[in-house]
Amino acid sequence: MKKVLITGFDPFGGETINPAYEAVKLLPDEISGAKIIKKEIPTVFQKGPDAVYEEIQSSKPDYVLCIGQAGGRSQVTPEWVGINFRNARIADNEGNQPMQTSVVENGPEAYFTMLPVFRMVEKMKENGIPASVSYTAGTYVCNDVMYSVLHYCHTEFKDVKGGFMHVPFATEQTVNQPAGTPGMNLKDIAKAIELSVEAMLESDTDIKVVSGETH
Ligand code: PCA
Repeated sequence: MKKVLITGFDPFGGETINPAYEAVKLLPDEISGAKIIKKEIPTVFQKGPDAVYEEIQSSKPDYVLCIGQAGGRSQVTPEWVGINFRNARIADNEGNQPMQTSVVENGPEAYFTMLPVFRMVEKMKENGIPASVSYTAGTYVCNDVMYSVLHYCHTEFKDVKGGFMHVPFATEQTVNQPAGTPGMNLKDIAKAIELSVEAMLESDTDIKVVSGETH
């Protein structure tokens, strides 16, 4: 039986929930015949990646999909690239606020996702979930986790395929935000994750679709 590790962050930046882990909690324990391992990780530089590392070591998954909140985005966005750069506009949950430093000293400048992100996006869209591939996971703890997990998968856990996906605010988080702030129902976010896992279990080979950005 294949195993998929799915992580979600704890709340940060003054929020009381993080839609990432809230949605992960709603997932079934099995998707397309694969066992789903759910794990909450801290929104803390280095400790977030360390928590994923330890879970990969103990549960030996075939795939790792880390989920994070991207407040302000209106779509579910699998990430294309993790960069070797930390730059925090706000402190993390333990008060760390790195300015323009590396994730991994002397590591490669970037890693691309190992997941079929275009296949994942198409599957979500076919099922009514707004989704697109994103070409930046930012410079905060989510990028820290994405870059680090891909680094582990390329260096130590070579049989594991890793990737990252950002999700919008849960609808209830937008109640006191300025009008027009996008939100998504937690059930839809969970469905989006489930569809993404189905898509990546269908094939490791990605599909070619007309997409990309003009900016
Ligand atoms: N989102 C933040 C960190 C934790 C989370 O859920 C980010 O995008 O970096």
